[in-house]
Amino acid sequence: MDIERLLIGFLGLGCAFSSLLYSSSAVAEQAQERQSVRFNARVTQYDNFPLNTSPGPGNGVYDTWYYYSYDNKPLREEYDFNEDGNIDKTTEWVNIKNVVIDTENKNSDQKIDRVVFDYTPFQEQNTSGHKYEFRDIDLDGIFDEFVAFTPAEFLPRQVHEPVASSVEFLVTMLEKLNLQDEKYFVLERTYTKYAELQRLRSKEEWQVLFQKTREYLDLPSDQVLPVELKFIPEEQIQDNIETVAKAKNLKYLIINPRATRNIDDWLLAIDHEMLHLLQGQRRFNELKGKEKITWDDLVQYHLDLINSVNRGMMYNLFKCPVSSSFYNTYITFARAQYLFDELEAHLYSYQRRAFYNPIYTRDNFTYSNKVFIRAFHELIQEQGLTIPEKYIPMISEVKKALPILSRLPQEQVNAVKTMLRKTLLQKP
Ligand SMILES: [Ca+2]
Ligand SMILES: [Ca+2]
Ligand SMILES: [Ca+2]
Ligand SMILES: [Zn+2]
Repeated sequence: MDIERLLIGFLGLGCAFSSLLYSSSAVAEQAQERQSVRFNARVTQYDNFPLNTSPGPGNGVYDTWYYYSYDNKPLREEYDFNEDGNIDKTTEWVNIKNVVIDTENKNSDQKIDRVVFDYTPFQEQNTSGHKYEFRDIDLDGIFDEFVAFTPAEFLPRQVHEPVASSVEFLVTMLEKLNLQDEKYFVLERTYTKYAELQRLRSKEEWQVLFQKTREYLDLPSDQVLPVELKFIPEEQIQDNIETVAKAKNLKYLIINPRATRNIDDWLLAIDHEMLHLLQGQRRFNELKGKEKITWDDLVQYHLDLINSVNRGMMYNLFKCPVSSSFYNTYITFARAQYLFDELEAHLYSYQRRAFYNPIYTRDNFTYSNKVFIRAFHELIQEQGLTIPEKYIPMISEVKKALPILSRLPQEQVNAVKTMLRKTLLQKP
């Protein structure tokens, strides 16, 4: 074990502790929550470096970022030790593939020179586990050394491969190095949760499938964001053959049991629609301020309106926790930000495909999704909408993808735009 890892282990403890104390003013300067570019995560940034400063580590520049799911499970750590803006070390929990992937860049050239695939944290009984490490010793962008750590032995090999960090790369390398048992181990770990979801899907065990899907995609559980699963009414199925799922009224996820049997499409649809529900809750938290209301209060108020439930004048005057002005502000914001919400959902649900697909897809975007992203982006520009602050990171990611998106045929983009304009006009 090298010193650096040990050090990071210590820092990790320190960070977890200070994140508990985050709201107290003593550590507020060192840790700060900021908007995450990962929609399913919260991120807290820390000032941990340089180490030997007084009164305590840090120089006022953030250098460490911890991402947590809304259920407080760790998702990712990023470190910029020398504060040059390039991340020097990352740790990512890829829950659906049962692996933690560490990357390290020792010379700040934006190229990874050490990758570790660690299966230990996900092994149920066994404490001694499987780990695979690639090293680029001379930092030329080519891996030179490989070591497989297995419960029984330690298998060092010389390699000569361009740097990569995907599970697909690991599988290819184990095959090339003729480490068949290790390859099967990795494949088994990669596919096991995916296969479980596939099995639940074919058995039509929708509730369990949905719960497991949320868990494996690191989406919030019912404790954080209550979601009720409903089936699309039989008479509407014909008009919605392609629809897998649809978020509705801040609380429901309507699913179409006749839609695809492909678990990939299921994951994509759930990820996308859950993001819409998360956007609703995120908006509530932004607008809430000092109001003493909860997310459940707002959802109830909304559902009462939709279902014309009247709880009586006394309730409305004295007991209803939600004021109509708060509700109206909420709805106004939701409508005004509709295009941004949709663009964000398309961008992130597709960007995440590489994360949950068992085999890494080089081109994360599907064709129709590229068309949608460009159509939404063009509509936002044509309408001259001011970009709300929280969407700025998302828009800049869309801009990065524009070279790929610009190759699409304009007629198709225009067709989608025409359709979207109609939808927008329909909104009351
Ligand atoms: Ca610092
Ligand atoms: Ca750096
Ligand atoms: Ca090398
Ligand atoms: Zn959507």
